[in-house]
Amino acid sequence: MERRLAEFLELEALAARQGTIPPGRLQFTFEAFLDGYWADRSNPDLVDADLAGLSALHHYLIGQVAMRLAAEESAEAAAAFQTGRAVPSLLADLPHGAGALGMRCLKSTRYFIVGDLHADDDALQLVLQVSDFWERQAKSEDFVIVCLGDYVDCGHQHLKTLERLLALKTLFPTRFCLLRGNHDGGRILADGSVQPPYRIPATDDPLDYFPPYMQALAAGNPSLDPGLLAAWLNLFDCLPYIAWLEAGGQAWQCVHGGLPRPGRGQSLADGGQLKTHWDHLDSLADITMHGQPDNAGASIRENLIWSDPCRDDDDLRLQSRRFGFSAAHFDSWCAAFGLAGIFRGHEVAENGVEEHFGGRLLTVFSSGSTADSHYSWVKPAIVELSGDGQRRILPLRPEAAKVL
Ligand SMILES: [Mn+2]
Repeated sequence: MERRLAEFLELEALAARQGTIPPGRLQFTFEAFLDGYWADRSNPDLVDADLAGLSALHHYLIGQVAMRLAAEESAEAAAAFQTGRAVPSLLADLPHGAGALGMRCLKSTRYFIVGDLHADDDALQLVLQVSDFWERQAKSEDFVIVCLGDYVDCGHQHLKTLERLLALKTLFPTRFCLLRGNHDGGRILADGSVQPPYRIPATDDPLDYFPPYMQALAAGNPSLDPGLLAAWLNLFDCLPYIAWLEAGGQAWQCVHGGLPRPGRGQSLADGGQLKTHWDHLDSLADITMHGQPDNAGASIRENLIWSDPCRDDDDLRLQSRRFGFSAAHFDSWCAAFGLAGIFRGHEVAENGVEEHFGGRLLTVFSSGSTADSHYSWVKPAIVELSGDGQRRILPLRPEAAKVL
């Protein structure tokens, strides 16, 4: 067995008996495992590194996380998602962690909501720090870290970020809910080329994007398993799209982008005769399982990870896959599903968090931890949502936290 994988199995065994080991030992061992390996390894260095151990470890982690995601799904949850639209009663009926059909129900007394990470492992480390992850974990506190997707691209630490994220989900499966972002995908075509789900801007370095980076690395370094990219892309396909959160007697939605296109893909300009924008969605299951493409050829699942809130009603971008939704769309969505509000990522929020629609929709952006990161001008943050419904911004760079 590869040594790195053997070391991780030891870490798993340690985590399994964490109640009986000295406080701090699990954190120390975890960080030594991750950071010991990655010290002095930046992307260019991996070209000459022996990546056989990394390949074995990553295949193992991908398999473990796929198993855990499958174990989160239940027939009970699937049936509940198919029987109505009221999220509060769904959350009352289902147990914490229940999931199916690309959705999860979370009922905790504390949530940490993490926006786009974009291959910024330093940001992920700061997330663990500002959320007091290891302390809370050691005390068996009740909390969940919800990540809103976009783990890769526009950054320099793809494999390190993914490794830490999956190691955490493997060791602490109930602590992490990993949603899918629009960057977490791609297809390998018959000729071996990769079709990412987005266009890489001409001004960007393609090697800052996960699929081209992995292909270039595999071409230049035969010790990297060339099948690893396909395994990662398959795992991205397994990630859920929506988490429904209960906090303070209210229901909240977490999603990468935002709302589906209103009115079964018809723009308001086309029809506008519907009673509400969401009459075509009879149940929560219809949100993620609806198959009919919209006018831009996208499914509702894709809508959920691509759309943005409008700054004004001229910003609807009706013909674009990355369309906008208005305050009226948002209000009717929350009314239809019984939601207090939505947490989403997908757009850069310069101060880490941006409020829309009277503060009921929050954009969270968590990448940009250091001066040499892709989003160095951003002040990344996460949001803490407590059981009493209070939301607090936690900056990842040192600053005072502010109450919303
Ligand atoms: Mn995005």
